[in-house]
Amino acid sequence: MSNKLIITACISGAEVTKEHNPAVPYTVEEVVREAKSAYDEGASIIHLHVRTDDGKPTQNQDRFKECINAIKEACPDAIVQPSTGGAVGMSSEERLQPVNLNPEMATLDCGTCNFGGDEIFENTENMIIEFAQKMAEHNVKPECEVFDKGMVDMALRLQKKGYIKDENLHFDFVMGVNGGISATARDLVFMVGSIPSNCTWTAAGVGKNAFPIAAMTIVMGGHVRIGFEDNVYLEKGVLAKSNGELVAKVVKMAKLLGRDIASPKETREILRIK
Ligand code: KMH
Ligand code: ZN
Repeated sequence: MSNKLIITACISGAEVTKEHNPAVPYTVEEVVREAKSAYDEGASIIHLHVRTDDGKPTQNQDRFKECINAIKEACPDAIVQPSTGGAVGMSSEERLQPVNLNPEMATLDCGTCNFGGDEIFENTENMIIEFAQKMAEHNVKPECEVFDKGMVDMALRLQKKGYIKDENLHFDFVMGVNGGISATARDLVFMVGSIPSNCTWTAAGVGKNAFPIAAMTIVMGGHVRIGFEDNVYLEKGVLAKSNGELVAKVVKMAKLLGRDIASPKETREILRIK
């Protein structure tokens, strides 16, 4: 299989706001601007959360449709991966709306996690089963979002039981969330060693962990997620002007470390998206 590096740009997120970085996109025009900046620099997957124009996170199907169509016009072959995580406190019904649009991929959050303070990001086993089944009905490739090691085991168990239909699971190790696994080399090695060899994986380091985790991932043969959802700084004390700037830094790191970047077509092949 190709050794090329897939870059996923998580351009917006539900927790990050314009107060953190004024370039965080709310309107459709801003979403397209940020998606295109990342795509132009080498991102092949756009992980997408959407908002109302005044910045409120929403999982509204029409809003997703509008944003996805506009992104596809600007970045024709990009893989747009809607979030089914939405924001903390949303119902399953609300969160699942973008799956009705039959996207190629969507996230499947594989466990409940503390999200700092009193926030709990809830994903019970039955919820995960419901989400997995709906994705299978719509032929959507799940990206298993795992915030801790037990969530890897949950995904593998539900795959074995036939609820997650995908044969070659793709994981995203989200590391450094306040309540999840730490973003250390030790824990990344532990996560990678916990998945079967037919699986693929991406890693995302939150906040100051973003580029160290990207560097480890490039060397270890995984794939990188980068973007405002996880980190708004280009370097210490310097806000990124766009998601594209963050992607460009990962591309530069990959070049230095000897990994070529996967095109959208190559990304579909590596992830076996049918
Ligand atoms: N915003 C978090 C509560 C996902 O996109 O699937 C959930 C999240 C995960 O961002
Ligand atoms: Zn997300």
